[in-house]
Amino acid sequence: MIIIGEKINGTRKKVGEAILARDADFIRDLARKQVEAGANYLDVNAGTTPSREPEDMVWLVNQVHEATPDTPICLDSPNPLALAAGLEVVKSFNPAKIMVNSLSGEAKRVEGVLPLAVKYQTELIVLALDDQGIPETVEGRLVIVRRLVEMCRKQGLPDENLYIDPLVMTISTNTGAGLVTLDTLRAIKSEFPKVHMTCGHSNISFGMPLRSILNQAFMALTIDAGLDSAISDPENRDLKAMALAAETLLGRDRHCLKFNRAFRAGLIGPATK
Ligand code: THG
Repeated sequence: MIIIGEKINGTRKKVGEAILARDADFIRDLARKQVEAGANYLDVNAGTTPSREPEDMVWLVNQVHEATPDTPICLDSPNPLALAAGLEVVKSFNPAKIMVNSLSGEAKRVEGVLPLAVKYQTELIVLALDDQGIPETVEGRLVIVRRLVEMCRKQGLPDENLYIDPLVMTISTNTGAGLVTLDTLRAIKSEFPKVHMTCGHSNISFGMPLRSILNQAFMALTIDAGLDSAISDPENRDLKAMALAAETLLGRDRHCLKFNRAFRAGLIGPATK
């Protein structure tokens, strides 16, 4: 499981305040803790004020790089100006990989985000939505994904660089929401076997009791459907244990090594401190 740590997100109240106050210690601590907990990438989202976003993004990626120089950054913004500013700085770190979150079928993003991903040869999260919104049906989401994967191929981004996000809606308002995501994952995997697939699980449980149980069950189900990455909180030990358990039980963990190693490292199981 490729974990993209979600916590450095300016739409979260404390993070937004820390960005405004240029509180480097707070941000660096968020970066270090997620990497210690096993994050493979760190999502970096500077928040929602367009006029400040490029400048805030540059400050933020510098803090993250200082704290965790070996962990690839996933630049999270729909705003091409913020992405361009962030990419230029991240490139100067000569990282092994850069990820961008995200492309969608919205005309503005196709025009603004895709050329940047191509220019910097990034990995790219691709959302199954367009200017009409998120389709209700599996086929509707596939139509968008097909169009975007083809565009990426034509412009020189190989399937291996793509992380398709089928999008997760809320089960409390539509009891079909889980199945649409799961069936979309299966269809994508069979049509595009080389792409990665990722999603943020927590949307599934809005408005429900026992959210953490629903999120964990959905983690196991999405992994069965082929998910190999998650935008999640790496410090959530139960969610991480569920992901590792599902992969092991599905035969995707040779000799159960990852499960055993994570346990011995204290990353899953009873907390030791
Ligand atoms: N797909 C893609 N990108 C995404 C999402 C997605 N980016 C945003 C979001 N969904 C994933 N990121 C977050 C970040 C924070 C929270 C949820 C998703 C969050 N934080 C709470 C808080 O602010 O404190 C609580 C965290 C917790 O319970 O541990 O909810 O789906 N491509």
